[in-house]
Amino acid sequence: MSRSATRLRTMLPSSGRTALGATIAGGVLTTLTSAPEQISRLFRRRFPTVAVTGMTGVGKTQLADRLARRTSGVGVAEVGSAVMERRTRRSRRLHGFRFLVVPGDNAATRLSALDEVFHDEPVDGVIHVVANGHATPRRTAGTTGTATATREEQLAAELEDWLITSHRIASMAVRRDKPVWLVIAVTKADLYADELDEVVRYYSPGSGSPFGDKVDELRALAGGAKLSVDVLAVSSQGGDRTSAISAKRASAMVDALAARLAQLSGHV
Ligand SMILES: Nc1nc2c(ncn2[C@@H]2O[C@H](COP(=O)(O)OP(=O)(O)O)[C@@H](O)[C@H]2O)c(=O)[nH]1
Ligand SMILES: [Mg+2]
Repeated sequence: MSRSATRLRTMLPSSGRTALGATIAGGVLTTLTSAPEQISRLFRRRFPTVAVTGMTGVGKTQLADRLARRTSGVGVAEVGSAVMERRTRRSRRLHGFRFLVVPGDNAATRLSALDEVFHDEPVDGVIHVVANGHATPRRTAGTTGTATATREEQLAAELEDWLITSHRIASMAVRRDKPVWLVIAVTKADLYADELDEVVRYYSPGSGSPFGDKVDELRALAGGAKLSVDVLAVSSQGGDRTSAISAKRASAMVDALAARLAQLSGHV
């Protein structure tokens, strides 16, 4: 990073507009215009940044695409991306979001992506995606094991993945002055539409479930005032002949999630 960028960041605390106005009024305009790249970055940053985490195949990319109102293109929707995907939700009056989808697999790129979103340029909030054990396996060879065993394994894998991510969230939260928000998005609701309440409870703090206990631990580590936790069911798909959820209901769930993000970011 260039020196001017570092200086800009020092001069412009994330607290926003007033600081920016004051800086420009203070005659540092030359510094600013000499660094157009940093400027555009600065303004882009006014969209809150949101890390989208979760294990491979859980539905991160599709959910981020839905939130960004983007159609998941054929070919683009390859399960298990090794690179960080970036999506932007644009809304009126700068009420948009920038989503950073952390790869769920591939050790090297995953670790550096986690560093980026939780340490180097800490995000404003986190959507952690889970799927009630319905993550799509990376290779769909599906040779061994009964369906139940596979789901149990997938639930165990979700829990393991959550442990890694939740530690990152905890250390980001304790370093921070401003509170961090976390939304646990329980996606693929179309696959277990009849059990939504039960499943949401499984992922919720205070539920006494294996996952819930780990969410409680995160809250204890981060400090209650530093971290808000929401658990919301969502579906990126719906409306197919075989689907248990209509296209309209899936959209409503995605909209409800977006509305909650806006609330958490102080947009409304
Ligand atoms: N039934 C259902 N399938 C989904 C949903 N979201 C994603 N998928 C499927 O799950 C697979 C993995 O999704 P993707 O977004 O690529 O997961 P990622 O690896 O976490 O980015 C893909 O085959 C998607 O079509 C959903 O809400 N419902
Ligand atoms: Mg993906």
